[in-house]
Amino acid sequence: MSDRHAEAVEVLEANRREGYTIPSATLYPFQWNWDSAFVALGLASVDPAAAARELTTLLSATWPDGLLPQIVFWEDAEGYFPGPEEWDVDVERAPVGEGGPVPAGERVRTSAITQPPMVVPAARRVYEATEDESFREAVLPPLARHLDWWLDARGADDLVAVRHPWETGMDDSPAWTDPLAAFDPGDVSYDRADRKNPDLADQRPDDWDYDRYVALVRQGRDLDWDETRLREASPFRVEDALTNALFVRACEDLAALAGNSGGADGDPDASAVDPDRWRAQADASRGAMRDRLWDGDLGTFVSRDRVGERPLRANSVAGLVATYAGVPTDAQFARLRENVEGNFLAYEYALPSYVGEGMNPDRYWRGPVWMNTNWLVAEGLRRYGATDLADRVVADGVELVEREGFREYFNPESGEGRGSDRFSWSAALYLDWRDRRS
Ligand code: 9WN
Repeated sequence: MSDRHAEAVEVLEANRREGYTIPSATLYPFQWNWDSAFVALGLASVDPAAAARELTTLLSATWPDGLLPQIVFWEDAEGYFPGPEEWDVDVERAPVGEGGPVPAGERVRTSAITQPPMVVPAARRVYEATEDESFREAVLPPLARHLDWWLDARGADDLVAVRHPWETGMDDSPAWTDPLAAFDPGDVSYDRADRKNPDLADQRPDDWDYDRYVALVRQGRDLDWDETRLREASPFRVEDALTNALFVRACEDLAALAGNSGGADGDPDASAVDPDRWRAQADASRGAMRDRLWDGDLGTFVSRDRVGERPLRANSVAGLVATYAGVPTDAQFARLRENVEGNFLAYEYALPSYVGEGMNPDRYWRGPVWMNTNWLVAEGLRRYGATDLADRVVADGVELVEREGFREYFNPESGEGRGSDRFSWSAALYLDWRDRRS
């Protein structure tokens, strides 16, 4: 197996556009929210200026109310559905960071949902790598506004909810089947772009799921993306275990970033972010996850359906990400560790995205291994001192990439690469693993 360090850098450069990186030239030709966060994490040690720019470009598309879009359509590109026409919304680019694809003040089209707030941990890492005060001051206000938005638009008793499976980043997780089955998508017609490549047809989500994804988008558009109305009207409202874990971690990292305040000559806006408030929010949300999302039988955190008022009991990698935010108590961690060892590490390659009934090693988020969840869970296991397990998760990730290339996901039994190739976060997180291990 060969070291692919130089190739990873080359993939990220090839996927780089003006101030941001697309996830994949063949499947995802725009800027994606949490993909950019993972790309910035990987670039932090190799090209810190590009890492900082990745995040400022993303944050400059924050909506006035604080929503940070899942997709920013900076430039026109073919081959992705749903594209900008389907969402039918745009935002004025804010003056965050320099340069970039369109000048501040001009309008850019975006999607109208978000993704887990990985942007905050990424910003903290980039600041720690660069100690660049102007970066810190530029990003603190939009990051704080974004976390406030989660609480205002999506919060209830310290947990936050998503209103589309795409917001979770784990789009077709088996956990969403019940809440999606609870509503009728009606007669939706559309033309999928992702299944045109026959190799991918059986790996991507089914039409059954897509009908519901599209129906949710059309409902949001009909309601002018009004969060107040969607809070009541959306048939899909879920307290996702992974999103809540990253929200807790984001609160913790925002507090750390604000705590590094520039002192007397620090920017007043930046120092207005109160670290104590965000530390307290992290504690409160951590407590809410322990109380309301823990499933002792499965030994993991599970999502909760706000509409049906029921737990969505799936043993998916999403639940393990709680470790990255220090959520499990010691007793919960002991149980979670048993689950990891007995189920997730029972496969040839860690970590399958799902291990319960109906697991499919080749289909998207229903079984394959993804590098971003390996990265998050490895960091989380280290936080709990489980270095043996963390090392296995990282070693498997590195091995898969070195053997198969920067694929989007991998079969946990055979290790074969799946989905698109030259996928940005697989390259970026590989760089982070290589650089920190050497
Ligand atoms: C919808 C870009 C994104 C990732 C998601 C992954 C996939 C999109 C899609 O690709 O989702 O957002 O069309 O399948 O599930 O995590 O951010 O890489």
